[in-house]
Amino acid sequence: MIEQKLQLYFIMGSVNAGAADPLEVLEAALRGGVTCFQLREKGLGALVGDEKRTFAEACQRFCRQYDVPFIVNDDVDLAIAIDADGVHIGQDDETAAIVRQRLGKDKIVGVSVHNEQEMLAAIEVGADYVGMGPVYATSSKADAKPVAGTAFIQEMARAYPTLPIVGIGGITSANFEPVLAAGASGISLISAIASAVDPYSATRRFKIAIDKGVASL
Ligand code: 3NM
Repeated sequence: MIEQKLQLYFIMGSVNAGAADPLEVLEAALRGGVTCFQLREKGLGALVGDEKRTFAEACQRFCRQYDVPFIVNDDVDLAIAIDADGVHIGQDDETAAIVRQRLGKDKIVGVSVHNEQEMLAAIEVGADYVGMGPVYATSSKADAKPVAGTAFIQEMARAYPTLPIVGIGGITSANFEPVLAAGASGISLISAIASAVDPYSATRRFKIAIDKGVASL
């Protein structure tokens, strides 16, 4: 169930849409077929306070319209305040155990992991999925770790097949297939959709290719 929702996982903050209206980009991505959305409101010029909440609520309304989970990056208070579907955290954010406790068992908790110890900790606290990256070089995250390729995904997918993995970082329509072939349940993307000239068409291309790939498994 959660695996299907992770297949085409779009991540965006208001600063990722460039000159475009971020809500229009989100709507295009939802129309195009993204299966999950994470609001990651970070970086220079990111919204804070009431503006962030208002933007989050607007994103959430669109996601509900398309029956797509709405996940908040990092900000557990905001997620609880607006009844988001889940939270994604990194290793430096509130620990996953506390997040799970605060959100309750029915919400989605995603955790970024970079080694086996973090993977085991994520399993222990009942994470719903883990994010692994950067698979390829990315300019969307200032403090990204060194490029990891798909080897770690493959190793962890084999060793711990019950915890779904999403790959992240530098993923495009030209390079996503090895990520899924390594055992990831899905791909997460910022720029391949948010910076696309036509976010709807970019999303459709991913969607069609993924559906074809899944059908041929
Ligand atoms: N996390 P793009 S890489 C948000 O490695 C994020 O954990 C990463 O953006 C990690 O699809 C990344 O534009 C940025 O490369 C992904």
